[in-house]
Amino acid sequence: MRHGVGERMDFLKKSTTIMGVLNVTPDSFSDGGKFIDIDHAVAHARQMEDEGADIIDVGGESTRPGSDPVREEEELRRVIPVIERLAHEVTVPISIDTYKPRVAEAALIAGARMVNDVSGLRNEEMIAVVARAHVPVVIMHMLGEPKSMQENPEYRDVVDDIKHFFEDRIRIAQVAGITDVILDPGIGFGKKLEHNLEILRRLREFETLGLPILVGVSRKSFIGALSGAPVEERLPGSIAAAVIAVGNGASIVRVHDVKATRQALAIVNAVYGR
Ligand code: HH2
Repeated sequence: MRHGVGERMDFLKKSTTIMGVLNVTPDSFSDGGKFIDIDHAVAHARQMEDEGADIIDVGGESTRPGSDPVREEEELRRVIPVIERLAHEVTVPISIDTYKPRVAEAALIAGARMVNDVSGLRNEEMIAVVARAHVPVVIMHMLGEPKSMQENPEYRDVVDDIKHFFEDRIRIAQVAGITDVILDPGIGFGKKLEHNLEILRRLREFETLGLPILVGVSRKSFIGALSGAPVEERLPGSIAAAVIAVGNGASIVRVHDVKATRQALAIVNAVYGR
């Protein structure tokens, strides 16, 4: 376990931590509509746990490029009953994937133990919710908003710019008393193909910030752009990208395909002696 990592982040293992994706949405880019029914969602989470997921990340709003925001009531209606069930039916921690403070707060009450904020703690109320609950938080970098983020995103230097964003957010989190922070450069969130590749290539540069790094590459469109594969055929590219991310310092990967990723990472971690 890394220095500076508190006991609330005891799900972080010596080898790589796998965060399994549970999208309770009708429109997620790769699995929209598959787990909208509570029983299906719970069964899928249990399966991911059996396959080796260390965290289950529950989301009720698609943030794919071009997506429209979902109303808070609707997001609550989708995720809360699922989290309430999962709190009793899985043993691994549940993370809530939301940028809405009220959804995060309700999810924590329902049994979630971590907040995955794709807007990167840019909302004061969200900072207060996380600080009050004393839970780990993922600060993800996103340039702009899902609706428009892929309209010609520009950086001076993509890694340096994201690092500056993180430094700023870490300071604000510290002032608020938030101690357990995980950083995520946000692959595909306001990034062109070359930005995504450069982030993966230079991922180690984020290590100077001294915090665990999470990366989500699973099935994303840069894999389609490089291979021509439709979303349901992107497992090989997803595995390659996860292996590169872990080889370059990621300690958590967010994936849809837990079993296959677990096998691939067993090799990586064995080779590197972890
Ligand atoms: N990617 C997605 C959603 N949440 N959270 C973090 N921390 N990092 C990511 O890379 C990330 C994320 C998008 O993937 P998915 O949930 O499968 O799709 P959708 O947003 O369409 O539901």
